[in-house]
Amino acid sequence: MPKSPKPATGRSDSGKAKTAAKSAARNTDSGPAKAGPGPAGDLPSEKMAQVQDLAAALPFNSTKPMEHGAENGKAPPAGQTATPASRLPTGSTLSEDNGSEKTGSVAPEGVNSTIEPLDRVRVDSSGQVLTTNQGVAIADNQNSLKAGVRGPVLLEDFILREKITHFDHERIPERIVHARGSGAHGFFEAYEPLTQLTKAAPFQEAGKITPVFVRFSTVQGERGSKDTARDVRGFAVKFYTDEGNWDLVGNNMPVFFIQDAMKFPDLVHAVKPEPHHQMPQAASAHDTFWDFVSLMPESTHMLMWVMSDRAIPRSYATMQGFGVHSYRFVNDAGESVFVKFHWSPMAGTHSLVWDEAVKISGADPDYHRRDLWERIEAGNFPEYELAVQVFTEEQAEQFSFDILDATKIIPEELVPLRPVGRMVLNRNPDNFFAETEQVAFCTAHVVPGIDFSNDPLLAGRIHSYVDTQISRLGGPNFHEIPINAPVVQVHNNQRDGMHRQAIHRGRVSYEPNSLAGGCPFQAGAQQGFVSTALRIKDREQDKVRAKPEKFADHYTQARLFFESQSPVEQDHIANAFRFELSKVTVPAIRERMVSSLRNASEVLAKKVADGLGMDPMPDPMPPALAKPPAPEVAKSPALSLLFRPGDGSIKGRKVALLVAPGMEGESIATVQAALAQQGAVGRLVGPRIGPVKTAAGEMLDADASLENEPGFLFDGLVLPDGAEAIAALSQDGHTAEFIKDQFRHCKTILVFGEARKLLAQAGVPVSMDKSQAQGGTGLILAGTDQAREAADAFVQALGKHRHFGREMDPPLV
Ligand code: HDE
Repeated sequence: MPKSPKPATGRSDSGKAKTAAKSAARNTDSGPAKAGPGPAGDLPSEKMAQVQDLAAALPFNSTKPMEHGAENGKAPPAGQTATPASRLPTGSTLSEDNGSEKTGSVAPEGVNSTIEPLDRVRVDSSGQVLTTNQGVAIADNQNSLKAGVRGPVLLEDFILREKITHFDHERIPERIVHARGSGAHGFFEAYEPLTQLTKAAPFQEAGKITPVFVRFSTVQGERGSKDTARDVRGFAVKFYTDEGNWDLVGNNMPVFFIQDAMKFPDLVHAVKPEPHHQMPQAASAHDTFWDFVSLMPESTHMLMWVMSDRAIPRSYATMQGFGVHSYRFVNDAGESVFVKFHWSPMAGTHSLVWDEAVKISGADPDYHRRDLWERIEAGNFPEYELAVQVFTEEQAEQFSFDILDATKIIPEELVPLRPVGRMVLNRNPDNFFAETEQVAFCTAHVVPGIDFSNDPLLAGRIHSYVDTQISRLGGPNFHEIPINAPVVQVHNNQRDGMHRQAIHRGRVSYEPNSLAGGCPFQAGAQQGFVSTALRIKDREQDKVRAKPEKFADHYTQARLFFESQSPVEQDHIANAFRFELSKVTVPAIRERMVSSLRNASEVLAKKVADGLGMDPMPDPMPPALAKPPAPEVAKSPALSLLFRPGDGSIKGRKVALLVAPGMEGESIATVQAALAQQGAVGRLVGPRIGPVKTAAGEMLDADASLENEPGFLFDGLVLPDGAEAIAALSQDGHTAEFIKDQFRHCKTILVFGEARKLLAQAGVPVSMDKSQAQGGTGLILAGTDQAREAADAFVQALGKHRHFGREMDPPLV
């Protein structure tokens, strides 16, 4: 530490004055009436003199007048500061440079060390002995301390008690919504500077890299619930920018159920397991949800999305993400435009089918978590493009809908998407709890260049997220948990609270101050966050609890969504409504929902009513707005999942190659190699795991079994030739189920030689007219001598994801 300089003031140097200065400087509870006689050649009196000089350098609060008036409000000044003569006057203590292995040295000047890279908290125990939390080596981790080998356990066993007590407190409250989630680290890379639009740090230069942490989640279920529930998926991104953290807390659907935060607790109470018996878990198919939404017609648009296949994504890597609300971009000149954020997966948008999702939830509740983890471990990094829809206030006023209404999209055909960068998820967390569970996203976390709109749902969220972290993470210092700390310096006068990590140097924790030379000082408009100065147009209005008129159009965009879907997607939406409403026990609720759906689409309502045995249909529900304005766009192809098929790559896909003794091995090996080359995983699945001898006497090793990895867990299937193997597989009832599921879920199936007998046994038709007409069945029959061509055809068909031409309702097999 820089020692204080020798006394340099022109104050009195007499012996008496020196003694007085020395003794005055040794008190912490009173001081002289005037500036003391000056330093007396020792540190306490030097510090006292420098404190006096520092405080005197700020004789009044020079920025006070600038706290007033609208103009100053838009451009606040930087705070006033004074530079101390040395580090002496701002320190907490004169003893700070008595360092040790524990204290280290003095706080480096102007640095908050708690923001150092996560390495500072990573722990690796290689070659280390077990210790208690106090670092005491544990000699015996097998036995508690007893009075004699058969005697009672002693209270004195502090090792046992520490271990059990910590264990007892391992759980923290789970998130009230989005409890079930999975996370990954990665980076965002900007394509081009967006300086004209925004001063937000990630968008300032082409190629600029910003670290991110992303957490995907379901909404309804508890922390241990299944991944493949029909549900909205959270898509929350924390950007660790060089101007602080920006959290873009979005979903995989661009709209929401409600328009005002006031209704959020009602919505969540309605969808969660019913309070009397806590059923059903992670499912909206029950009375209270449909009771609520059928009385809230503004939810119709969102219902279309959650009844569509968007609600059962194949993978987190194959779903879109949306910021939902209109936000603002703000540039250096303080000019702002509206912006909506869209993430689109490079691998294309692909979903499951409902029967498959239900079965997966039993066999592998961690299906999405596992997929994300495995993709990253295998180097198939999930990648998304970020695009923005940018529009002005004037444009917004012309739209037939209100851009503050979170139940509305802005069709891409009306405001095109502008790609601005890409995000790559390339690192799995080291520890689920420390990172994925403790990460705290907050819509209130914005940086200069990003600002809010007046969306009333967003306003509620700005409050809610910080508030929820306080109870979930045990206090107001959750920002210091390593995963939440920004990569930039944090300096303010907040102190104390549960689990405080930072050790602040000095005695000043207020502003303005002179005793720390004014530091930390307010940044001012140049560097700091300034809320966009917006004209409050409605200020002549009364204070009200009401919605803008355009919010009352509840059906136009629900219709837009439904009518923009492919026939298969429309069928799936109708089937999902049928399924969910069939689970409702009160007919009046079902009828109410169908009466509401009639306002969105008669075709859909009729299909749903038919599926529910509802004849005649109830009358359409009286709409809140009789004559909504004509929409700008009547069909938006971009709303179909088929609009973003991706690049046809099969990276990260899983294929089952069935194996059994006596099989023809070469053809299977050829397909397995072709899959590996494309970044897909071909797994050998046998009647049991373990060695399998091929007809040629080669040994293969099945690493999965028909029992432990059922057919619906795979994206495709290959059946081997070989009479003995086919006989063995046909003896196992799992094989037929395996094939049936693959067929029913429209997956790609490659059948070598005589294995077509297994198809017949499973009741699978080899050719289907409907399917041929829609581009093929995805069923490839080949001789083992054509293995190479068959493998190519298989890889290509797998890239199409599914072959819906095969789908029947009800299913044929
Ligand atoms: Fe959330 N939401 N939400 N939400 N939300 C939470 O915050 C809330 C809404 C979203 O992976 C909670 O940390 C209110 C819309 C995601 O950790 C809580 C309202 C959208 C996540 C909360 C909404 C979201 C949350 C629970 C209506 C899409 C998980 C735990 C006004 C744009 C983030 C937590 C993660 C989590 C409140 C509506 C997305 C309680 C009050 C709309 C992705 O604060």
